[in-house]
Amino acid sequence: MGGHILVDQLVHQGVEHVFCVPGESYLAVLDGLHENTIAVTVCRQEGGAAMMAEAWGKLHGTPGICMVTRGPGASNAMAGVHIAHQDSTPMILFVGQIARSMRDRDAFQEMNYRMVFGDQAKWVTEIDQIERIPELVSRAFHVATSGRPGPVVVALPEDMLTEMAVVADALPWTQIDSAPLPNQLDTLGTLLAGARKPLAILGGSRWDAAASKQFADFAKRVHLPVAVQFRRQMLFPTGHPSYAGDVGLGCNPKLLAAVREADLVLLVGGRMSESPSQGYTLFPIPGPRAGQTLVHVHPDANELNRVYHSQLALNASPIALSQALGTHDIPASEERSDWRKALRDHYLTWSDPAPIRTPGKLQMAAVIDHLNTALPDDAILCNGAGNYATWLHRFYRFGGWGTQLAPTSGSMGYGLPAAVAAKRIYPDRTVVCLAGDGCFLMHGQEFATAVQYDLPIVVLVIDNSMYGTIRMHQEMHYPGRPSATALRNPDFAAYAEAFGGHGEHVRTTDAFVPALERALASGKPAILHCHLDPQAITPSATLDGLREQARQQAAS
Ligand SMILES: Cc1ncc(C[n+]2csc(CCOP(=O)(O)OP(=O)(O)O)c2C)c(N)n1
Repeated sequence: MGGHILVDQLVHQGVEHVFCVPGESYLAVLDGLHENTIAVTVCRQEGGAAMMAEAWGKLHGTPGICMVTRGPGASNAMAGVHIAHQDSTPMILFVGQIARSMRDRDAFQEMNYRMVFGDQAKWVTEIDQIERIPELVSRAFHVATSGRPGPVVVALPEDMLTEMAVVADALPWTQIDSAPLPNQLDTLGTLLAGARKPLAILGGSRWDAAASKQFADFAKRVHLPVAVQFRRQMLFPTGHPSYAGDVGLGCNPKLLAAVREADLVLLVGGRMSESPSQGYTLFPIPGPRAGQTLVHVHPDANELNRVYHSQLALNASPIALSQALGTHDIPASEERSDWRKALRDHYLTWSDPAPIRTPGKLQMAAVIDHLNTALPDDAILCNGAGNYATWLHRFYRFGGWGTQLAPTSGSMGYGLPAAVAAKRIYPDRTVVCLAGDGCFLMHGQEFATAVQYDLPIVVLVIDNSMYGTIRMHQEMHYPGRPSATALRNPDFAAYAEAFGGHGEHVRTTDAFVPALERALASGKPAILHCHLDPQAITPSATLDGLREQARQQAAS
């Protein structure tokens, strides 16, 4: 039967886990999952399921698998498909589809997936012939993982799934790779040898633990300072003497100045999109800047010289590049060790929570600093979008590969589903989610999934009773005229208890320390409802201060 063939092919392609919300449109696939080696996480909403699959792809490098029903299920799943697209994450979304004979009648929950996902997915297909399941499933894996990884959508007509056939397996998928040529490495070596103020900026996907370590070893050997792009802190250990910080939102001004001053920028894996590029202002377009050499390394040839023209464009995956840097003879230079140290010192000063004081009894910088001491190095930190994440990005010392799940796409609601996926994948690791009061309730129902699978994650809901980021922008651009940003919140500790988890309120910095300890020791999914003064909108600004500043600017 088609549904069973599909599941067999997934097993054959190495799939270990499926995140789904069931639907009558793909009952035959669900039946195939009944007795199988594939673990299933059944979720409460397809957006959460798709985000969990995306989180799998981010941590593993293999496609996260999500299954949803047609029409409304597929629409909900778009939230995760968009993240996989913007974050370059391999993911495959299987969608139950109406029967082939009913097409184009606007049948119950009918959608044209090629049109709906056309702009967001790398490839959209519909399997019309049962015999083609092995071929098209194999292609889905190859498209999702090759070049710049991304989401693939596969629609499964209901009547095809119940047909019978005998089919041969496709070969298991393999990673299609691209590596730098020896002469390109020679050129890179020459450029680096001549650089006095070089800076590497890491981003994108197609990294793994070995590549991250190889690049770290290389950076140490050649005295190369290394920054990471927005929400890519897990690519490089923050404790490394070369680590210079993240080029993202609310970036250290001294790091931005260093990017502009660098005589060589080695951009590895990332696209330097809107957030890291500070709204496409950090580098001239098409560039490069006078006196600055740009080397761009990307696994997808289409991303090279797309926005930024580089003197050396290397079509290579970060994995292949890092491996090659470990073996190719690229000379070290002591002359730039002062430059490296200066950038490191700027990072250490910027990320020091000690001098930060904000209004209210709960000090977020100190809270994050406590996470630095209380959590193990391999803890996985998850978040969505909102100003609350700024504290984490700036003050948390990420431990390296596999310790961060955060959407470069800026999607609210991501942290909780990502934390559920992380704990499903790594039950022995500590998983902590930070969410704003707005962010949490976008996918707060997945707390039930954490309870269902006994996943003792800890969620810090940072409650400032508003969509704070937007309120901040309102005060900056339309001072004193807040609109549609106030929130009246539930009792999130009671919410946790009602779902079967552990819940507590935290109102002071001192109270946070034992509350976190109790949450971690509870053995249950836990929520710490952290009450933050609304004035504490960033580490350095208050809402009143921003409003006053905007009024003065308007008056001058
Ligand atoms: C899905 C989604 N919807 C809307 C936005 C726009 N947006 C960005 S931040 C934000 C407010 C976040 O509020 P909250 O989670 O409470 O965090 P805070 O900014 O208050 O710390 C909004 C609405 C978004 N990024 N993603």
